[in-house]
Amino acid sequence: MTEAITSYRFSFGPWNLSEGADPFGPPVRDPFTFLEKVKIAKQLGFDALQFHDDDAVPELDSLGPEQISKQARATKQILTDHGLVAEFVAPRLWFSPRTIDGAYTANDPADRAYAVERSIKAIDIAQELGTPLLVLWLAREGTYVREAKSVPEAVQYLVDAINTMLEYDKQLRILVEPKPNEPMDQAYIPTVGHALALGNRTADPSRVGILIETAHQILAGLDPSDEMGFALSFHKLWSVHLNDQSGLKFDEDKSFGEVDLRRAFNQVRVLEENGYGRNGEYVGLDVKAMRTQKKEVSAKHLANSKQTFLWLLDKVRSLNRSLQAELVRQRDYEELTRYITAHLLGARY
Ligand code: XUL
Ligand code: MN
Repeated sequence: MTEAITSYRFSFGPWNLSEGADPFGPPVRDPFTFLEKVKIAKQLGFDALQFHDDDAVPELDSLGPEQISKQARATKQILTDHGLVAEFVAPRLWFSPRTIDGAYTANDPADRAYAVERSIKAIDIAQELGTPLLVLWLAREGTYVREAKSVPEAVQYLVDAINTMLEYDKQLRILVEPKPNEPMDQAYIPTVGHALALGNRTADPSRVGILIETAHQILAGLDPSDEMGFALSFHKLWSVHLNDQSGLKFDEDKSFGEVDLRRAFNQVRVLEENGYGRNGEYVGLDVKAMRTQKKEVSAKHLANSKQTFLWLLDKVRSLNRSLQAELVRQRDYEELTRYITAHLLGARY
């Protein structure tokens, strides 16, 4: 066990305060302005915001370099004025007509070039916001039809794109956020193992790490805490998107711990037992308010997820470690699981 951090720092992204639109229906709440979102973050005790490049600089594709840095500086000023910082920037590579067939792995070389140029702009924005971290959620890098693309070629395109970014900014660190499907049928980088292997193929593996989202692991049929433990053992867990997910369906982004408290407990446990946060890593939340929430109560999912993390942290810290060790020594795992259940329920044991 590595020594745990005394207090965790929390983050979320502006997209986590949303208007409730889904593929079947329009928005149901008026939007918050960016300034209102910043105020909510501060009020709820968050320390940092996460950004897509165009969360920080709207309409990015239509702006020149000077306009981009001016807008990025204005966004940074709002953060500073409210005592917040930027955790990371992620290029939004899934909205443009030029990313319909993928971004770095599109079949058209002009589309691939657009994806790299857009990523370079995202790096410029990250520099203005004062963060060395770039997150790559490889949304459209995958296939709908096996015969349309070549996997080895696609992997090489991804390596080349990451190398260009690493070369462009020598301080940059890239976090790959794996997800097995949605919007793609099959993603090229579906799991933490794939992301680690991809990082190892780049020019500087020491600057490529992982962001793990709970729901993405569940969609891959994996246990989120085991995946976090795996990345931690390689010193590659540089951020997390805690949330929850009810089975194998679309990415639900439910509040942390809402579906499976014990699964959530084990994520907090693995982070705490392995010193997560000691190198400045944030506890990031990627959670969505229910569509039924009215605007004035549409930030509760963030407050609740953070509260659940802290409640579970108490449970991790108050575990009877000698009892746990003794039950492990006796190989009495039935008793161990009964003890954990009792502990989580606050039952007399
Ligand atoms: C998509 C997802 C994104 C990334 C940021 O499923 O999780 O919000 O976290 O681009
Ligand atoms: Mn995410």
